[in-house]
Amino acid sequence: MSGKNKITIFGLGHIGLPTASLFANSGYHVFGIGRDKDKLNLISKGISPIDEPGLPKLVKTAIKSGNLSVSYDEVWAVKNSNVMIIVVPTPIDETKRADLMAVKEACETVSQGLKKDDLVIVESTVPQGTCDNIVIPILEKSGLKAGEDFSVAYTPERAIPNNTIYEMTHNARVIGGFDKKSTDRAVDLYRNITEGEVIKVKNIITAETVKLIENTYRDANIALSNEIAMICEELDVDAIEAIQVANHHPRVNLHIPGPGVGGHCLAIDPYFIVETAEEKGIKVPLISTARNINEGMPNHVIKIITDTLGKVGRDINGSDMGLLGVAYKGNVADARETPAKALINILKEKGARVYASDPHTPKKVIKRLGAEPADIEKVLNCDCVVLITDHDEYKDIKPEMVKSPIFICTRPILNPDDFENSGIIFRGIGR
Ligand code: SAJ
Repeated sequence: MSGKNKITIFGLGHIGLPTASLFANSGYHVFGIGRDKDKLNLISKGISPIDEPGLPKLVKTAIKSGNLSVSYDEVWAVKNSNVMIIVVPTPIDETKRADLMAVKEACETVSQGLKKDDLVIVESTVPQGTCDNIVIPILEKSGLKAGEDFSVAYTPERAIPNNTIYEMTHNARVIGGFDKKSTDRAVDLYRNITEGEVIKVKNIITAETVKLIENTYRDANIALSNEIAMICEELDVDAIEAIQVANHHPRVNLHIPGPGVGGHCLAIDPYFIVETAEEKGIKVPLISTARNINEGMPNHVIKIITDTLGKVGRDINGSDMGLLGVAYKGNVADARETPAKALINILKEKGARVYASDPHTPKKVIKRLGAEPADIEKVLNCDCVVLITDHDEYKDIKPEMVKSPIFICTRPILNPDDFENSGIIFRGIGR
């Protein structure tokens, strides 16, 4: 194989597609592998199926240059590459344990085409020890030995949705290899797509750990703020004001309370640590409790709704509820693990009609979540409005636009003072 490495990337999702496009645009030939035929079709035409700033242009350029191509023959792609990157989803199952099926399948495929001197990189978020205990044994079914015959490294992606391209090319990248050669090869590779610092860690499991503890820190921090918010509500203290002022302390960085923690990362990754701890017979009550607090926030929102409706002599049963936003966070379309889902379910169980509007999330996703897609005017006309997602579009909502007697703002993007004397009951989380 002459010239630059050829790369096969397993997974063309929120992280895989930008990664594939960045490598392709820096001169590598990249074969992209995915499961969703419709999305692959779009990608092969140069169209990004993912709504992420800057990504459509990257994909278009990569496909047009001929450097990125979608491959349907996975083993062929591996045989014709010398670097394989695995960046497939790792969800949790009903028992909150890691579902590593996609990682295992990708490794099985790689093992069928693996050659001497290849480099295999895992980017998917995985429980600690997965690469050593699961990935490498599957790769070695090829008859080749890790370290001796091929290299293996783990490097987690740490870019945030809605700023993925910038963060992918500027954030520090953490790399842990099976041995020094593996680490160095992975470092050399990623230096082609990032201007950020590349940090080598001792080994693969350290890199796996770094990824999990970052998201677990954030989840636990938000849980702490949510708990503070709930006590502040009882005391009539504005938790948002208190938290913002506390954050002026040079060593305090509390996150913002909200209706629950969604997305494919914070709501999942802490469970990977819980699972490993259970296997080792260790208790991690803080991490588990943080998850419970955050998963319980939709119920807390229901309590606020019930109390407030009670003040105007109504009940959830028989009321029209209008939801602003279903995405898991502001300015993204993604509704995976969104707290809106639990909220919609509970409201419907309690006999409400639920209307939802979202400027980013497609109507079919709103329907799938169980709400009736509606325009913003309809939502603001319901018996009770609940703002769930902090989309920028909602920052301009003025009391005159709200025809409902109740506005519950679960994100601190509107000022309660603006609603004073409006005749609208304004409630928020922690205020
Ligand atoms: N949230 C709050 N309060 C906050 C911050 C967030 O309630 O103060 C909620 C959000 O509304 C959302 C959830 O938490 O529902 C997660 O949002 P997020 O913006 O914290 O994070 P993600 O899931 O979009 O991305 C995270 C990032 N991790 C960290 O910041 C440590 C990102 O850098 C990772 O790459 C990503 O997880 C991932 O892929 O793991």
